[in-house]
Amino acid sequence: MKPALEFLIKDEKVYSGALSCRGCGWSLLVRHLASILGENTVYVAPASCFSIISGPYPLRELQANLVHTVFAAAPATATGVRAALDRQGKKDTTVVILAGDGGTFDIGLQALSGAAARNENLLYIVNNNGAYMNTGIQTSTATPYGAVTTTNPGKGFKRAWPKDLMGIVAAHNMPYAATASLAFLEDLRRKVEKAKNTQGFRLLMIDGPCPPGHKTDPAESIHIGRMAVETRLFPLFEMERQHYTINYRPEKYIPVEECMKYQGRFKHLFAPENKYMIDEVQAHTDQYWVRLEALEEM
Ligand SMILES: Cc1ncc(C[n+]2csc(CCOP(=O)(O)OP(=O)(O)O)c2C)c(N)n1
Ligand code: SF4
Ligand SMILES: [Mg+2]
Repeated sequence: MKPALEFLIKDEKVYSGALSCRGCGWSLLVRHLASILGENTVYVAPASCFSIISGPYPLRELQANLVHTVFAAAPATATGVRAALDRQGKKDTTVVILAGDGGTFDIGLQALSGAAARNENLLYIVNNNGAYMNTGIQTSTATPYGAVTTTNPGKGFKRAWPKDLMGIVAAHNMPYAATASLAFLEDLRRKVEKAKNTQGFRLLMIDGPCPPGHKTDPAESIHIGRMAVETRLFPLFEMERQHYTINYRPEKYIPVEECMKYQGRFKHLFAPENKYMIDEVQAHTDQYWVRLEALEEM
C-alpha cells in the first residue's frame, strides 16, 4: 500500500531536507500547498519559522519564487507583487502570503485588514501555532487560554482568551475564508484548491503543530491535530462572504482535556487547584460551537 502522502502529493514542489524541527506543521503544510499551487506562484513571507525553513541563501525549499518581507507588511508587499504581475499580463500567477499567528493576529493585522478591505486578489495562509515560536515561544494573541509560554507574567501561563481571527476576517465580507487541519488532509487540500480558484482576498487558517512550543511528542503532531478537531477546540468551517458552513461535525462529544492532555504547555492545568481552568476552556469551546451553528443557520 502506498503511504498516504505519496498518494495525495502527486507533484512534489519542495526540495528534500527541510530545516524545521521534527513534527513541525509548517513543513507538511507547505508540501501540500506547493503541490496544489504549483510553480506559477509567488510566495510572500514575513518573519516566522518558515523564513528559516524556506532556506537561508543560497539554499531554498520551494520550487517557486519567494519574497521575504518585514513582519508588519506582508499583505502590502503582496499587493505590490500582484500589481506588478498584473501589469505584465501574468494574471494566472497566484500570489500567496505565508505568515505565522504573530505576523497575522498581532503585527500584520493592520496590513491584513487593509488588503482584505480592498479585496486584493491574494491568498493569505496563516499557520497558527499559537505563539511566536521562531524567537522562543513568546505569547501572541493567538496563544490559547492557559498555555505556558516564555512571556506570561505571574505563574507563566496565559490568562486571556485568544483573538477570534476568523470573526475579524468575516467582518471584511471576503469571498472565501476557512479553517483547516493537517489531520484532515482531504478537507485541507479541497480548501486550498477552492481558494486558489477564487478571485479576490482569500484566507486559510491552519492549526499548526509545533512540538517544542506545545511541548509535545513530534510523532503525535497529527493525532493531536485530529483531537483538536474532534474536541471542537479547532472547528473546521468555511465562509463565503458571510455565509458559514461547518465542514466536520464530530460524531460524539469528547471533552477538551482529551486533546490538552498530550500537550506539556497545559500540564499545570491538570493540577487540582487549576482544573477549573479546563472547565473554563470547555465552556468557551462549547459556546463557540453553538455560535458557529447559529451562524451557519442564518
Ligand atoms: C518587527 C519585528 N519584530 C520582531 C522580529 C523578530 N521575529 C522574527 S520571527 C518572530 C516570531 C514569529 O512568530 P509567528 O508569526 O507566530 O511565526 P512562527 O515563528 O510561530 O512560525 C519574531 C518575533 C522581527 N523579525 N521583526
Ligand atoms: S519551533 Fe515549532 S514552528 Fe518552528 S520549526 Fe520548530 S516545530 Fe516548526
Ligand atoms: Mg506562531
